[in-house]
Amino acid sequence: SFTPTPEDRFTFGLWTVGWTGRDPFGDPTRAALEPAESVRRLADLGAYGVTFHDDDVVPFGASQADRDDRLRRFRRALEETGMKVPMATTNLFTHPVFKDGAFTANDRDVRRFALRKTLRNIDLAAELGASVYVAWGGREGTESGAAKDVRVALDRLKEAFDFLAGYVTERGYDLRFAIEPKPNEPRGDILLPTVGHALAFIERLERPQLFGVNPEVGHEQMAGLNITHSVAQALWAGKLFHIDLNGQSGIKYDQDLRFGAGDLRQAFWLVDLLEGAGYAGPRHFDFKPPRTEDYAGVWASAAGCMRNYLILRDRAAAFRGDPRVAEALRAARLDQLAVPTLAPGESLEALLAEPFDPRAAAERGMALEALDQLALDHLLGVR
Ligand code: GLT
Ligand code: MN
Ligand code: MN
Ligand code: MN
Repeated sequence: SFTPTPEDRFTFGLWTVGWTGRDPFGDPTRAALEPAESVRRLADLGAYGVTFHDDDVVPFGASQADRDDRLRRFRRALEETGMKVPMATTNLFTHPVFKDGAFTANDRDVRRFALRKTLRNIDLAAELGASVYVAWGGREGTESGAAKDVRVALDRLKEAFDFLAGYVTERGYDLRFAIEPKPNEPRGDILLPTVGHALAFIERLERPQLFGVNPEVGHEQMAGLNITHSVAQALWAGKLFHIDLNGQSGIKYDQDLRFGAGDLRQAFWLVDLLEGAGYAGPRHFDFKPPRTEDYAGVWASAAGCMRNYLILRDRAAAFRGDPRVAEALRAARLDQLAVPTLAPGESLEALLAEPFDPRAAAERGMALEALDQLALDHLLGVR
């Protein structure tokens, strides 16, 4: 019963199952995968669609003929399987030209090249029907203090996004941008390191309505943050345009484990939030099947992402539907939190004159441990 179907809207980056296992210490452990094969395999597993960087489909610097040929094969796989492309993005981090960043590179010619590379893939994204364009600023950062004037770099980042939003508007594309934060890796420190930084930055843009965020589970956790709180604030701001689901075990390198691995409790609360909030976007997995795996392991890992989401969705529904949980939520006064602190039209005098016994209020327990144990019981499948 935990078998995914396209209605579940599960999507995968081509770079996820297509990761060949190259890391800073070792060579690839798997042969390269054709995008068309990934599309077919993921369709067989029950996915809804794929997402891609420009260079995932057409290698950097490919000739026009090669580009046409590769795009034809990719399109054919999409048509044959009915797989969708809800999101696309630009690779502004692999080629050495981007070693000092792309939109914030100190070198102006590099910044202009980054804009051209992005414009080209935005055209392709729109043509393939994508509605979200992700911007992960992997190389926009530093290893040392004087390397970048951060305030000026943010001017350049704003300039790039204002320009791209103007382009999309002028072309009439139905495309919005989702900024993906990450605190570090591959740079020592990356600009817009968390969801909070990105949300604040967006409000300084010329067309803030065209910008939201693409939080990645592991990226917030690398900063020691609560991913569910980050996503909740993005939802509250109307800015959850996309999401990267994966797994991470605490503050360390970007593990990109399959969804459900790593911090399982946070995965549970995140699914509970997305489902409870009625998030309607794709459930996108950005993970790396560990380099220990052959292709059988890669497809097992991809299937595991979707299976774990469905199991957690089931567990979260059981938690929310349990009358004992409803009672525990009342005991914890969640219903009171939903009542505005001031009554409509209430006078200042009424507030100031209200009697209150701080000692009695301080003595009330919050009953949160019993509530959390009910959640754990549901997560562990014993209720
Ligand atoms: C890259 C990065 C991811 C981003 C992708 C978008 S690519 O692998 O680590 O977190 O989502 O550019
Ligand atoms: Mn990501
Ligand atoms: Mn990651
Ligand atoms: Mn990643």
